Amino acid sequence: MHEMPEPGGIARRLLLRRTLGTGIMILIGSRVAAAADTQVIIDNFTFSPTPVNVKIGTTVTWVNHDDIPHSIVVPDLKVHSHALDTDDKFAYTFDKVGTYDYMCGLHPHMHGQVVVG
Ligand SMILES: [Cu+2]
Repeated sequence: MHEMPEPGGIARRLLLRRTLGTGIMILIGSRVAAAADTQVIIDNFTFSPTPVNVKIGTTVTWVNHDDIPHSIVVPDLKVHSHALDTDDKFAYTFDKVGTYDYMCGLHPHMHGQVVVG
């Protein structure tokens, strides 16, 4: 099931909560949890975990735990991060279904994949 985040969604959820009571609140809670953001660690020239399977609208955050810089390049999305120093982060929100291969712009042999469904 794919749902786009939309303006007014929060207001509508509040209205639903008021109208339908606690049962729907539990349902909303699980939806929010399912769309939780995802973190990918860069360590020892490796992206981990990879691939990551995420729901549409998920923000993936890469964190560099290496002592040397890395960057994130997603060719299909024309995404190029800046060079990440140690403990720097880069976040991108995936809003289209697809399988996205990415690499490090500084070390092209470093590969990862994000699957958005
Ligand atoms: Cu790198």
